[in-house]
Amino acid sequence: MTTFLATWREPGKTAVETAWKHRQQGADLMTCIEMGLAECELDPDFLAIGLGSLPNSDGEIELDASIMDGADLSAGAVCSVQNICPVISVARKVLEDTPHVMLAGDQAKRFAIEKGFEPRNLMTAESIKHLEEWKAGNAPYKYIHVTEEHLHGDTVTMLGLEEPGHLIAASATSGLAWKLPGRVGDSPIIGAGIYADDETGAAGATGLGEELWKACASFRTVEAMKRGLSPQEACEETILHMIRRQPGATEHACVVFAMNKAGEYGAATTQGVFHLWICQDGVITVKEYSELSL
Ligand code: SD4
Repeated sequence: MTTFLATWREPGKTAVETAWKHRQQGADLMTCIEMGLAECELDPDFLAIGLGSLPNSDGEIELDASIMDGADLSAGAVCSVQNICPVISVARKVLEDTPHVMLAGDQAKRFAIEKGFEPRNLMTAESIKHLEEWKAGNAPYKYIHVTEEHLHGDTVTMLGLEEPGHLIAASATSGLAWKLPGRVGDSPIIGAGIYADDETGAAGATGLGEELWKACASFRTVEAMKRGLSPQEACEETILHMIRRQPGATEHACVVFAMNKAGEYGAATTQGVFHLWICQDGVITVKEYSELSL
């Protein structure tokens, strides 16, 4: 059995469908996950990932991405990258072609260009319109995009499991809208935004990156599974810890989700309702998780 999990309503569906399509064509697990995220990055309709996403306070789109292989704990990541898409593929190149874990900013862009990525303008008419609205003081999108039509953030974090017991975790995002230039959230940080270890399981995060990072949310959740907790218990332990210890954690949604090497999964959020997409050998479902409280 192959299982894919992905975050949030709209892009999450695209992510798992694309990953499964590549699986059926015989792709390895990492490629399926990379393709799932790349498809979302290249879709201009998703406002918190890739092309056409919401920019920083200078009006520049800055992208973050990471990928981790549970087989040997190898990882690759990029942060604050402008004019390159999809950055999940650049993160994979960092993993495979360098001895490093993360490249940042202009130097990550330079590395991507050396690897054959074409620089391009990532702003669309829609993202320019939102930027103008924000500058005028009436942006419909706050830091994390929660509106009626856009059901929650569009950061896509994915977990994949190929039985018996191989896991990949990955994430791609434009981070928070209107962030300070150079701001980096949890998504490209190994242990915060993603973590995968074939000995135990994998976890991913989405939501307010500052809080998720301070909690080392993904690593914390995998370690909880290592102590014997189920994925659902582990996610709840992490989120309750955040609610108890971090005053900012309930101001916006902070989410962790996890899957163990047996294919059990779970999720928890500090605020609102979180939608998790699940694809088990092509059978796709979506599950809702409501906010926890102490
Ligand atoms: C960040 N965690 O950069 C990301 C934002 C996010 O849905 O997940 N939005 O903080």
